[in-house]
Order: sequence, then C-alpha cells, then structure tokens
Amino acid sequence: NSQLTILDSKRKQPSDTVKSVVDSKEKFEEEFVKHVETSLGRSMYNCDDLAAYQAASNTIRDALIIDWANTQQKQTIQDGKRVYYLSLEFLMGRAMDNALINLKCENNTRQSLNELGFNLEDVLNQEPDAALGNGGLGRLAACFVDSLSSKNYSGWGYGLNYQYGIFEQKIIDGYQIEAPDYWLKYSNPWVLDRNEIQIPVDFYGYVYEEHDPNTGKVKKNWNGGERVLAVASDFPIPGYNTDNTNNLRLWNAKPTNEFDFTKFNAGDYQQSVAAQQRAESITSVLYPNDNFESGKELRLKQQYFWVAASLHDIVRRFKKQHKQNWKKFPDQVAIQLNDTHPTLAVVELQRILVDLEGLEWNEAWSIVTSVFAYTNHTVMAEALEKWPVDLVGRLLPRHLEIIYDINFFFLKEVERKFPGDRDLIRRVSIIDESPKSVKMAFLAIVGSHKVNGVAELHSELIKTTIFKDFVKVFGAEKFTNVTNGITPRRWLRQANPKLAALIAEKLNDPEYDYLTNLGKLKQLEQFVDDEDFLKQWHAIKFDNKRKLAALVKELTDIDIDPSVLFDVQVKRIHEYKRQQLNIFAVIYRYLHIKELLSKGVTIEEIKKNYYIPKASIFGGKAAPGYYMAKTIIHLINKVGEVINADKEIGNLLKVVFIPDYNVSKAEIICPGSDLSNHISTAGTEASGTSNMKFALNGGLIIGTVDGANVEITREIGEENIFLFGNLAESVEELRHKHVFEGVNVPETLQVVFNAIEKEVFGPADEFKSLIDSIRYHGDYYLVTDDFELFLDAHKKLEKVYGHDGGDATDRGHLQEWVKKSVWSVANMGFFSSDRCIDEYAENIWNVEPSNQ
Ligand code: F58
Repeated sequence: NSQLTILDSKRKQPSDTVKSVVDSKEKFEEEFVKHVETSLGRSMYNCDDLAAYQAASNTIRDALIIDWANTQQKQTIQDGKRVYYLSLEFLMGRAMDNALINLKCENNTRQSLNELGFNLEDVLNQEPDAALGNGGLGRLAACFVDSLSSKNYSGWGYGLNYQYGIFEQKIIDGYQIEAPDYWLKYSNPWVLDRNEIQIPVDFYGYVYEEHDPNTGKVKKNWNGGERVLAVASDFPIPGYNTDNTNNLRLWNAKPTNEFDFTKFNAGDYQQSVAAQQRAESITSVLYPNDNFESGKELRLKQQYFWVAASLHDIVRRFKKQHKQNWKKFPDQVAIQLNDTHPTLAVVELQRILVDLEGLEWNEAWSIVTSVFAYTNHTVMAEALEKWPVDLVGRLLPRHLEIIYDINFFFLKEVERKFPGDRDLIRRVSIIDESPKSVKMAFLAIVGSHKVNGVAELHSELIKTTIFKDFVKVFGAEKFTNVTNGITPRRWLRQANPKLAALIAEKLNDPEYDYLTNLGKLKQLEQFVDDEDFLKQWHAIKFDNKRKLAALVKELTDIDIDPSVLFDVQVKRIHEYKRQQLNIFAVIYRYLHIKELLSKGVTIEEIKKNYYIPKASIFGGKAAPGYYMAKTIIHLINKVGEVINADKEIGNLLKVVFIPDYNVSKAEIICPGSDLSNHISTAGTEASGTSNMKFALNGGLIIGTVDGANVEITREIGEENIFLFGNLAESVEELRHKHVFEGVNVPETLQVVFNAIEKEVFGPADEFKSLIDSIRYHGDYYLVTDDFELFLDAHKKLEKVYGHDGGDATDRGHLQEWVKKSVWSVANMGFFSSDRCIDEYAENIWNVEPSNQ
C-alpha cells in the first residue's frame, strides 16, 4: 500500500529515536532523566520510587504511543472491519509490568533502572491497580483486549473511566470494611486524555413529532432535558510480539458549557453550577456487585452515557470513510455486548439510523442485528437485568418507544411462526407485565445475530433453561459457545517468570513464542519422567510458595510454612461459590484433630494417618450490601483467629484471609498455590477463569462438575483433577427435596454447626443466618448434599500430596503430585484467550487478523 510506505518513510526519524528506549540502556536513561526533570519537575537527587515509576512509565509509554499511533493510522488506511468490545468493566491491573513484557524490554529496563539506582520490582510496586471491574467478567474483558492486540486484530474496547474502582477491602475485627479506591491520586502515565474528543449525551426530555412536507411522513424527534459531555481517555493496549497496539477508550462524564439561563436569570447561579457539576457523578464510581443487579437509576444513566458515546464515536468513524453508505456498515463494524449492560446500544443504533439518518425501520433493523452479538455470563435470576418501564421512559423517552416497537415487530414474527401460541408470546415478550419492566437479556437476543455462553456446560444450560423459548423461535444456530480463556502473557510470563523461563528452555523457544501459541505446551509431556526436570519444576513452585507466604506475613502477620499444602480459594465471596462449604470443612478438620489429640493421638500420628499439614488461604470481596457474603468473611476470620492461636496445632493447620484481593495479588497467589478450590454448586458458575490461572501455574484443582472445570478435566485428564459433588442435572431435584422433605444435615456437618453454636468461634448470633439458610431455608446451594463428598475428595488428594509435606530437597513422595502438575500445564493450551478471540472472530464477528 503506497500510502503506508509514504507514511512509514516520513515517520522513521522520530519513532526510531523514541522507540530505541526499549533496547538501548543509554537511550532509556536519557529519556528517564528527561522525564524526571521536565515532566515531573523534579531532580534526580530527589527521585523516590514513585517518581521513578512515573518517569520509567512515561519513557516506555512514549515508545508505546508510537506503535499505537501507527496502528491507528494503518487500520484507517486498511479500512477493514473493526471489532468493538463493549464492556462496563475492564479489570486491567497494572500496566507497566505488562508493557515491559509485551514490548519485550524488561531486561533493558531492569538494567537501566539498576544503573540509575532503582530496583525494578520496587518501582513496579508503586503502580496502583486499574481495578475498573468486579471480578471474572471485567478481567475477561482485560484478557480479551490483550489478545485482540497480540493476535493482530483491529479491535477496540469501550468502557467507562471510573474515578473510583472496586472498593479497597479492609478487615477490621474480622469484618469487611470498604474504603474508596481513588486510583487516580497521582497522574496516570498510561492514559492519554483526549479532551478534544467530546460527545454530547442527552437524558430525560420529551419526544415530539414532525411532519416532513417532502416525504409526507411523520418523523420522531427527541428533545433531551439534560446534557452531559462524554470525553475520551485512551489506554494503548500493546500486543505481544507485534507492533499492533489497539485502543481501549474509556469515557469521562463532564459538564457541558451550555448554561441554564432561566436559572441564571432567576439569580440562582450557584444552583446552576451545582447541577452542572453533578454530570461528573455519572462516571464517578463502579457499582460493586458481582452477579447481582441493583437496578439504580444512576446505573442506567451510566449504561446509556457509555453506549451513546461509544456508538456515536463508531458511527462518526464509519461516516468519515463511507459517508452514508449504510449497507456497508455491517462489513465494517462488529460490536460485542459483554453481558446485557450495553444492550441499549441496540436501541441507540436503531434510533440513529431511523430518527437521525432517515432509514426505513426494516432496513435499519437488519443492519442493527447483523452488527451486534451478545455474551451471557450467568443463568442466575438475580443477576439478569430488568429495568422498570417507568424509569426507562423518564430517562430515555424515545428509546422506550423504540423498545416497544422492536417488541411489537418481534412478537408479530413469533405469532406468524407459531400462530395462536399465546403463552409463547407472553413468555418471550421483551416487556414483562408485572412489574412492568424491560428484560434486557431478551432485548439483547432479539437485537443480535449470535448469542454465546462462556463454557460448554453453561452454553447448553442457557439453551435449555432461561433462553429455551428463543431457541424455538430463532433456531439453535443462533446460540453458540465460546469457552473463556486467559492471557498467558500476564498469567504465566508476568506472574510466574521462572516457570515461564523453564518452559521456554524446555521448548527450545528462547523468544517465548509459545506465549502466542500456547498449544506448544503439549511438548512438556515428554519431560514428565525426567527426574531433574521434575526437581526444577517443584523448586519453582516452592519458591513461589515462599513469596506467597511472605505476602501473607506482610498483610496478616500470620506465619505459614511453605512446605505445607497451600489450599487456596480466592474469588468474589458468594453463596453460590461456596466459601462456606470450604470453611465448614476446615472447622470439621480442626475439631477432628482436637478430638484425636484429646484421645492421646500424637501430632506425628495425625500427620501420618489422618491429615497432612496445610494452610487454608482465602481471599475475595463481598458486595457491600450482601449480608450473607460478609458473614462468611467474618466466619473465616474468626475461625482463623482460633486455629492460628492454638499452640497444640502448630503448622498442622492454619487459616488466613488475605485482605483486598485484586489482580496484582492474584499474580502472586496463583503461582504459589498447590491446590485451588472451584467448588460452586453445579450449574451456577458460568465458566470461572481463575481455575485456568491456577492450573496454568501448575496448581491442582479441587472442583465441582461446573463451568469450565468440565473442559479443564477433558483437556488435562480426570486423573489430574479432584472432582466431587452432585451434578447440574440433579440440582433442581435436590432443591425440591429440601423444600418438601426437609434438609438432611450430615453428622459431620452437624458437629461443625454445634461448635459454632457453642461459640467456639465467638458469639453464635453472628453466624446464625448462615446456619439457618442451610437448616431452615432449603439449603439452596446444596452444602449438605456435597459436604461429605468434599471431605472424601480431600482424603484422596491428601494421599497424593503425601504425608510429610515437602520442600525442594525432600520431594520423593511428591513425585506423583508434581507429575500431575506438569501434565496439567502441558494440556492447558486450549485456555489461552487468544483461542477465544480467534473463535469469536471466525464464528461471530467475521473478521480476520491483519498481516502485520
Ligand atoms: C462472571 N460473571 C461469571 N459478573 O460468574 C464467571 O463464571 C465467568 O467466568 C466470568 O463472568 C467471565 O465470563 C461476573 O463476573 C459480574 O461481575 C457482573 C458485574 C455487574 C453486575 C452483574 C454481575
């Protein structure tokens, strides 16, 4: 392409100089000092780790921006189809470490910083996490933008630039306390504030009709009552092993310059200014619920604000190249809806095409439905979005009309296909009649050409449960599966550099190309009987466990011995994820050990015949309004206090709760775990992605037959995972039985309840709701049904781990465990998010990567 060649030749000079910081120490140091002295206005004599982080980040960022600008220009000139990933959450974590890896300049940066008197790890630790997400859904979006860049797709993310990310969790007296996460305290070197990109977004107001004398038609117009500006902040997303650097555009809400003159003239200047300032509250804070929809007006405002700004940006970009050639729109644009949060985009695009661009309804609708696709992340009723019709009508009067029209035409089509089936029509209606509300998932299905679940089991479940009727209406082809994945750049190379290096060596891959071709891990199988290799593998795990133990010590002051089994459950706290099942089993173990000791059995005998030494490690945030989840956190902490203080027990059992679990901590916790828990009630966890992170880092899994555990088992082999529990197909029957025949608490669990009620772990009142929900309220999450199966699974796995614990030098009995670990990692290639993106590209977006 000649335009590109001209561009490249013109750009050579400046880009080469700036980009050389990635491989030249001199250049890095020169730029670093320049940033300290100019950008930061400080002197090198007074440069602390924080300033060093900022200067180093600015230095690397400058290089990144060259790639970013070139990528945008190339993509514009190539004019291919672009993918837009709309997600209300991007749980990015830290940017600097990731940039060093994707730009392959970690060594150069480390050495340069050393020469300047800094230590890379200390500098990296200065960066606050970009925690603009709750959990799995937000982190998935972050992995996906990494893969879009790394696999050379032209793909942007669109989201909100919250000033406060997910709250900081403090544990005080065993209770969760939430503190605001003002992550923008210092300037953020990884963002480009694009103050010139401003898009007005309207709310409220009224709809009026206009007669067009030329066509004789009636045109609908919306006159908004409140206007807010959407201002762009761009985050460059570097790909690994490629110059392709996509954009993540996050919007900020800002007041407009327009002024309410009626108020001003009435002398109410203060009020008028205050109203303007309220605009900023739209992007002020991330809603902290995981798998629960709170239905607040501000939340709906966030959704429309983000969707309107993003769509107008997309449409503007299209029109710049293709004018009003709308037929081409679906060849240029694919939009993925990450859950139903961006579903108003369907309505907004229809509004743009019909009201603003003058297209006929049907023509517009066929464009809309070819552009959108929707990903579902849950089957749980309380997490499915429903917005009251009144609220939608007040905030977005024209949109409500369009929703009604969409529903009307859709139901007409259903009636045509299934004449007389009134009940089907009632069931699939986008409008729920009581209470009157808009079902966003139904709107998303009707407005999309594909709907996908996030793991095989989950994708099957949505077809047979919540979306069953839509399979009948649209056919099964509309519904598909894309099993989730994780980026191996962050979750292997960055989190576990030593393991990544050992793998690179064994694969004879000094450039670490396997990180974008994760299937290559399979070659590790040939070393599974190689003694020296197993020794090295185990030593790395042991080293990572030491790091995790140091983190635990720093955050909780609890000592855990790295030679015991590290048994980890870190994820959002939720009854369906069943941290209560885990802590009840820990209590059972403790009580049993105490009983044995009281009968004169020695610690040595217990270790030999009953329980191996272990540390149970928990972490995760509870939604601030979720009482039951907070009670679980409190119980874990109280149990920990009692057990950890029990001198008789020593290192046979420890319980820790790591406060403020986040992406950066996950990068230390995942590599340092022997065993991780993914023990949701079967059928409730759509996929899970931390299961993949642990397995990729050589940890084994104890889990239920749920979400992606099923496919992990298929890939790594069932002899390498500890599965237990009732299957999804039995869940409904068991729940029914609980309600009609009562809950049967097994003897083992009864012992646990008794101890809690006898106040072994503090006032029993505190934990009453937890026990009552099981004993008297139907045990919805099947704790009683799975408890003893969980204990049995532990017995089995502890036999494999061996009875003496083990360190790097004493690992004879660990051989079997280490082999399972190697075997698992060798077969985790499937779970790279690169594979997900390729599947979306081929089956849903119809796009191809550019040849870089
Ligand atoms: C999670 N959902 C699923 N939702 O629970 C998990 O199984 C899956 O692996 C992951 O998505 C990625 O597909 C999830 O994290 C939320 O946090 C929403 C936030 C906004 C309110 C509704 C829940």
